[in-house]
Amino acid sequence: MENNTKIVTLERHINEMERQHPGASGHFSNILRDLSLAIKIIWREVSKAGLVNILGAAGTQNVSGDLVKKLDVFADETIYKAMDHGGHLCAMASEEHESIIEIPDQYPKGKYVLLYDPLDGSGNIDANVSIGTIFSIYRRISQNGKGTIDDLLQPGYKQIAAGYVVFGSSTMLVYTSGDGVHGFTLDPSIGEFLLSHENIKMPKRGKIYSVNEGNYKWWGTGVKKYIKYLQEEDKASSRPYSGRYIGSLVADFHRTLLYGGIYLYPGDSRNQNGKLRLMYENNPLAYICEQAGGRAINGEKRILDVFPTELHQRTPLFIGSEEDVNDCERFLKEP
Ligand code: P6P
Repeated sequence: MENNTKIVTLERHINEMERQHPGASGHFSNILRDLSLAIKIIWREVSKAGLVNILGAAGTQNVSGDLVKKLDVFADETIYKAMDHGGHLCAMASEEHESIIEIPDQYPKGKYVLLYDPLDGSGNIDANVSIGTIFSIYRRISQNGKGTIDDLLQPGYKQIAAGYVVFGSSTMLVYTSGDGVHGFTLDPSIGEFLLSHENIKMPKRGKIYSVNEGNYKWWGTGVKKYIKYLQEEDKASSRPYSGRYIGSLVADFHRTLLYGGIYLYPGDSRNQNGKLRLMYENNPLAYICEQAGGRAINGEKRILDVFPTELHQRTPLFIGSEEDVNDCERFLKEP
């Protein structure tokens, strides 16, 4: 074969990674396989979202008389139905569910737990803005049987895998299982995720900052000073930076991962913990970010070192290139 570009599917990649870990149970590859099926089903609906006027808006009946669901509800149900019976999980948690999601009695309970945001940024879909799914996987703490809330409320450094899918100009799945960060692009013609970005590394410094500047008046002094610093001219440190804010976390993070720079969702005088959720937004993205050589903090400590007390708790998020987060941290810690 003349060209030596090998075609690596997600499943082949995970199997090859697992073979490097003697004792790997194979459960993990099965979890990602089941999850990737759910993602393809979600992709099929998301890619039709622009046709809502033809196919019916959420809450209405479509031509075949089925009730059209909101896409985030559809995504949540699709992931649940793909993951509830495989015997790999003992519990789940979702942005769409207030409390722990149990595995039905009739199905075997496994060694892992899955936490997910089924369709983050779905409010943007009417404007055809990229949206995403975010997931986080831990090994259970309890010995057997139904999973407990303690199996879910683990600090981020205990994650065994994390990933996201960005439904954009193309659909990409990016994941880490502790051996670097790898990106797969969906080839819709064959329904496979193919390895397109192996071992992604975040630039040590970028030239882009990403924050909702509409919240400026409520920010603390440190954040205000940092953003003003980025807007000053200093060619030696590539300033002024460009401001880019899509308003869809997965899309803003994906750009930061590939191009470098910093994404910020600070706490402010209205909400000291900001808007983003620790367990199924900040932790998985922080794991990916650190595996790619970046940093992720809440302003006081590493995101992955935050000990959670509740499923939907929020934390401030400062995430991106190592040197940019270091600069930001200096401003946040100034008296
Ligand atoms: P704001 C979407 O609702 C979301 O959770 C993230 O995807 C996004 O980054 C953020 O909220 C945008 O929030 O307050 O800037 O509109």
